[in-house]
Amino acid sequence: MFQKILIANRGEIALRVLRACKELGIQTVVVHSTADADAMHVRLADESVCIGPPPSRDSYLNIHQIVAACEITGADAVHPGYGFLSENAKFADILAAHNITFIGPSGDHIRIMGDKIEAKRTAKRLGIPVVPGSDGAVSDEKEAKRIAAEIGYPVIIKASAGGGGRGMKVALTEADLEIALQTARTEAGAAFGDDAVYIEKYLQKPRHIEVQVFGDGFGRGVHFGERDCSLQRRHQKVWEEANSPALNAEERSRIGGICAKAIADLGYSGAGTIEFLYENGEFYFIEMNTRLQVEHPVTEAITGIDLVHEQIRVASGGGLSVKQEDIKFNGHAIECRINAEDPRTFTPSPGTITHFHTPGGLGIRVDSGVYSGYKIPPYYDSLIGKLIVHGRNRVECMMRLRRALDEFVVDGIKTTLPLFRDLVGNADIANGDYDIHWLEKYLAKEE
Ligand code: MV4
Repeated sequence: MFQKILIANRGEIALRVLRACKELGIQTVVVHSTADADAMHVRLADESVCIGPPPSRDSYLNIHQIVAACEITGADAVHPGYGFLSENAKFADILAAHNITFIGPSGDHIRIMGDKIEAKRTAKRLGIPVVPGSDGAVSDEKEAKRIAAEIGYPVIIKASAGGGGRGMKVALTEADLEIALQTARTEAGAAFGDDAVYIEKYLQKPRHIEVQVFGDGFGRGVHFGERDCSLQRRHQKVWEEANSPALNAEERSRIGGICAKAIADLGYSGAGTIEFLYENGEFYFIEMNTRLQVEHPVTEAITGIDLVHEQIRVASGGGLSVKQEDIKFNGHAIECRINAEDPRTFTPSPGTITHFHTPGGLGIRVDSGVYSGYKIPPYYDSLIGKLIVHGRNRVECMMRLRRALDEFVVDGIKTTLPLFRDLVGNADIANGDYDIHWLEKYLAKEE
């Protein structure tokens, strides 16, 4: 097991990882920018190193500073959290070259999944169902037209270097295809320095369902069920739940089994998320994330397993603490992302939190790095906390969530709490009847 882990992140996830390290008796080092000297993760860590000025590229993304912080503190592993360097293959490789363990998959696995064409090809080869479309990059308009005619319109053009919704263009008919292809390619080249694009059948009303997987580093793979993350705005998830209201136990076990086997065959190590669009009872792979995700606590709530403990165990060579048959799904969990933003326009609202009071009681978890008197710096993303609620079933979970939202107090700044108070009272949400476009339509109506 590791002696000392350096946490290369900030905010609630730095605290989340820190808690897991403490429970495992591992010493902690955090790095921080000058803007984060007063942050909770800095106060609670055993050691801290200031690695640079506020902009992320000079601090949380500064590989050399982070490696230097490992060297001076004697950290033997790095947990990258999510965002920042968590899916940076070069960072994983550089740490390996310094004999420091990256708590995550190999640089090669990160690289494969970062290239969306290569990721899809790999998924398909491993027996994961994918969206019908081009087999790799499309070279010209003629080829695009031929494939689109084959799979049928509408189609979507995606950038291979994109992901998370960046660099996508929809073509409803053949008349739109030339423009869509040109724009997607030009934008991809400008944004990513790689103009490779691919084409897929455009699914019109899918849900976003993702499967949590783990590889143990010894060729075994398991799944921890799925999360439904369909409630999004501009590709930012807002509300996540486990299980998905749309799946039954048989579908869960079927898609989970496919994913677990794929992870085993890939020889993958650590936590991963296989993302699907789900429509008319079918799953279609879109991307794989090679990190711990923001919404991992809903999976922890229904399985009772600490996923950060598992990441640390696997990275240290100790394997997983559970076999597939030990992973049981218990009840229902919902996560609300509390952002320092206007609840209607989502404009960031940094500033001082004058009062912060979190709800408590059975089935309530709040993951947050803020406190009364904390000043939110304007440099980073606006997530200030997550409310995760667990119940024996979805109805109980929703009752408890409504109560918890009533108790939650964040004064001094705007937050997305009022949006969640509206959503818990909505009939479609109560029925679990929503797709990836539901929230944007709802917000457009409310204006
Ligand atoms: C799609 C799609 C429809 N059909 N692919 C957006 C983010 C990126 N991960 C993939 N995305 C989509 N890919 C096909 N073939 C619709 C989306 C999409 C979406 C997906 C998940 C959650 C929210 C979304 C919002 C708009 C579009």
